[in-house]
Amino acid sequence: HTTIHRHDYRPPDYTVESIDLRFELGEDTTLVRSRLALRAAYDRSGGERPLVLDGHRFVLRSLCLDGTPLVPEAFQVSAETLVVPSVPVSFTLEVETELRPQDNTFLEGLYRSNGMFCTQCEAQGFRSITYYPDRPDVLSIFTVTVVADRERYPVLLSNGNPLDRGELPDGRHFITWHDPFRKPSYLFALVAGKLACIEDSFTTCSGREVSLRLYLQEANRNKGEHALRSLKKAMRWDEETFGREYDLDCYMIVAVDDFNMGAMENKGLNIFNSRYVLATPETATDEDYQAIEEVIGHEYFHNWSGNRVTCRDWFQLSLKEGLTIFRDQEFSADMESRGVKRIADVRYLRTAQFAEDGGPLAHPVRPESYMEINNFYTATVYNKGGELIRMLRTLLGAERFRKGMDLYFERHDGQAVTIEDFVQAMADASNMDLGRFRLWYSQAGTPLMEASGSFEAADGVFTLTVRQSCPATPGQPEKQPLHIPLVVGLLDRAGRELPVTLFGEPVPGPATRLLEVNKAEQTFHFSGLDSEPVPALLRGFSAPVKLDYPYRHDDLVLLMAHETDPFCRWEAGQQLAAQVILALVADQQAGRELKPDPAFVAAYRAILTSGEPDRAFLAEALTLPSEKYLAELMPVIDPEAIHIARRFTIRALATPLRNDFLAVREACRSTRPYGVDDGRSGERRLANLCLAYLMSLEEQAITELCIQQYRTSDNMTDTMGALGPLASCDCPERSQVLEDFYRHWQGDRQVVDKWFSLRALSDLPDTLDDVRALLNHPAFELANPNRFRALVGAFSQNQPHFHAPDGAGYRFLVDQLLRLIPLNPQVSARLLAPLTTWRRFEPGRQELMQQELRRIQALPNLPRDVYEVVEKSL
Ligand code: BAL
Ligand code: ZN
Repeated sequence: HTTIHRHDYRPPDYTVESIDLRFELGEDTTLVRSRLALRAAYDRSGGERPLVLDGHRFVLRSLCLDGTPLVPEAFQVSAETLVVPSVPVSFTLEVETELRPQDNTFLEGLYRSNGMFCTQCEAQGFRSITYYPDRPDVLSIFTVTVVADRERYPVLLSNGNPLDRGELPDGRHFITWHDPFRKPSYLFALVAGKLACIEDSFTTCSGREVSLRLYLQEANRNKGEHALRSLKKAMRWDEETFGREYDLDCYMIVAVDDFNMGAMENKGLNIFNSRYVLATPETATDEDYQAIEEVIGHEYFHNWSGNRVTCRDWFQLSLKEGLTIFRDQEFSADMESRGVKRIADVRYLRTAQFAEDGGPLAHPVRPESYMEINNFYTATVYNKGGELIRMLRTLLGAERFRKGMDLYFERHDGQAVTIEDFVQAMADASNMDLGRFRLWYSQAGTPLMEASGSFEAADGVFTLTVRQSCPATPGQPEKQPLHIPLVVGLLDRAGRELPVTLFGEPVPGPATRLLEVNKAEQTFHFSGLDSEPVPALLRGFSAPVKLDYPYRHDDLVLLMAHETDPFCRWEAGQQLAAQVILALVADQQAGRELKPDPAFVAAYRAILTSGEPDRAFLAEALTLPSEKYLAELMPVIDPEAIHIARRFTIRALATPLRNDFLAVREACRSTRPYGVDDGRSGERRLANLCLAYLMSLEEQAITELCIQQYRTSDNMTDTMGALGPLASCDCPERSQVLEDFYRHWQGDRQVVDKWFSLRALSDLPDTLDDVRALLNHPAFELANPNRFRALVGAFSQNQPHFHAPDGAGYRFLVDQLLRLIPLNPQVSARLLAPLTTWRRFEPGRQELMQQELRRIQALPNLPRDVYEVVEKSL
């Protein structure tokens, strides 16, 4: 397997002016005829260059150049390419290939799912359909004819607008689609099937009427409304926020059950993992509803950030993904509660992305090299990439940022460009020097900011000293200081916000202040202070860094009660909780008795009973740091001790606060029926959190309350709120309720996935045995990525069980991956991630985890996806 380097980029030798595709979809074989209008794009005076096209996993049936069949001596076929050594400057190439989509378990290229045909071409799936320069900087005009049996496949879709349709002999029919926008092959899509369609329309800001169509299985017809509503919201929001208008006459979304990723932004024809489309109150939780809105938004926003302006090469992936993640985060923030959304995004970044940055697969937002690009659809490229866009907005200010966005779209519409082009547009629109900022794209690792404060009472000056550093990552031993926006505020001891005035300024400063940190060490002096302030640092999580400030316990309590920025307020509670739990971890490791911390209980009682009106925020504030986040904070991870200490803490809070939890839960529950967008999701979340705390008490009365909630719930949020704790409850009712749930929902894929995950995430001691048994459950499907993730993937997130000291959890994961690798290397490689962090554990686990990685390494013909992850992590 070869490594591809960013610096080796060369523009394509041949461009494709247009491509005409004809698909004859069959039950046995599928024929694809492609007609390419090609043109040499290099200077031929220096000699002729061969035409090299990408292609694999199909049978080549015929090849014609300018209408004449090519003799075998005129071309060479290798495992991955077709080479024609000598071609004219401008010519047509006709390629006929034969595929078997029904055998395609990789779910890349053209494949079948649930009786329908569909495609996934990003990043390099198109090359398993036909020979093509399968790279994002080759943009072409696509005209696509789909031919299939009319009865079985009444719906035939591709990108753009329908051009022609008709009947054919033998009960077949065809539709021809034409996409007027030049696009790279990774945005090509095709769908054929017997699908229901729900329709709506949207009038754009310039008054154009767009037909919106959502295609799904007939049985799911009632589950698409929320997705369509979300789409309309996203379309309006992008017009209002970024001035971006939709450009085709129709926008289609198709829900597919077998899908490697979340969804795909193919031009005008998004294909979605059905979990990000289908929802009814009975089957989807509030969280699912939000996720659907977010992913629908994300794929829609790609129409500009990704499709109209695309990537020059795959090293630029964050150009579209970081930017689009930022856009979907902002969209969700505007639709929901901004503070709570920010907290959720930070929570994800700090567990998934920070772990990536600290492990053997750490890479910059713009990677320098890869073996398999599918391995780079990572939290770093996506979420850290999104944070870089957010920092740019913070540094430029909203107005100049918008000017930069406008300039970027205007300058590069229709082009395949680089991250550097984006940053340059930002620099040009703002006249800012972004030289040092660019390092964020090339340097991997999570920067550490160590801050300290000192107060000079005599002159009323508070001095904040900030030191930045960044640990070495693979291939990058030394790091340079970054340009970091540090947004700060100051609070007095009564919790009032103070003006942040820099020393020497004639008038009091604003309550929130942007400090630009761009050296290894910097000092800021704030004046005009009567007493020592408590600094609120990194407001809004203004940079993706770890911030260390020696807060005292009472500083954190003060920030928890009074800080105005939701992130900082939440973070104060998280830090307090982390201090307490990590102290318990140390006690546990030393064999000391675990004891509750009264000051901590008091702090939690204060927020629980504060009457905070933002119930979703309150739920966030009362949620203890996750086991994974706590693990991030330990030099050597002890999953068992973390689990015990965290559970102890939950119970240590629930015991004295029992009646408060009951009262808050009661106050949050409503007798009104559930409504999507009823504004009560925060209440439900808080009530269910209270229930989870209460269930830790293992009291019969509480268990009954929980079962009653399960029995009477009219929505999946409250059903799961009851089932989650029950799945970890060693009570006789548990198995009964879980069985009842399965019996009731066995016909619904999304809900059955939830059922598998509930069991895989259980705390109970026999969880691994249960999960093993579930592999033989009739509903378990190895080749369905959602199902595999729901059971095996969820189990690998069960910290104490996955990390069982005897290695049984690791062995189980690898046993299952050994079965999945031949079927779906892409999903397999992703699910390996939990083993790659072996260096973070004690020697015993290190050895067991490596052993399992070596078991995979020893496989013959390891697919590139898996090979890269294993090689880099061992
Ligand atoms: N482009 C792959 C799926 C997504 O990020 O939208
Ligand atoms: Zn995306």
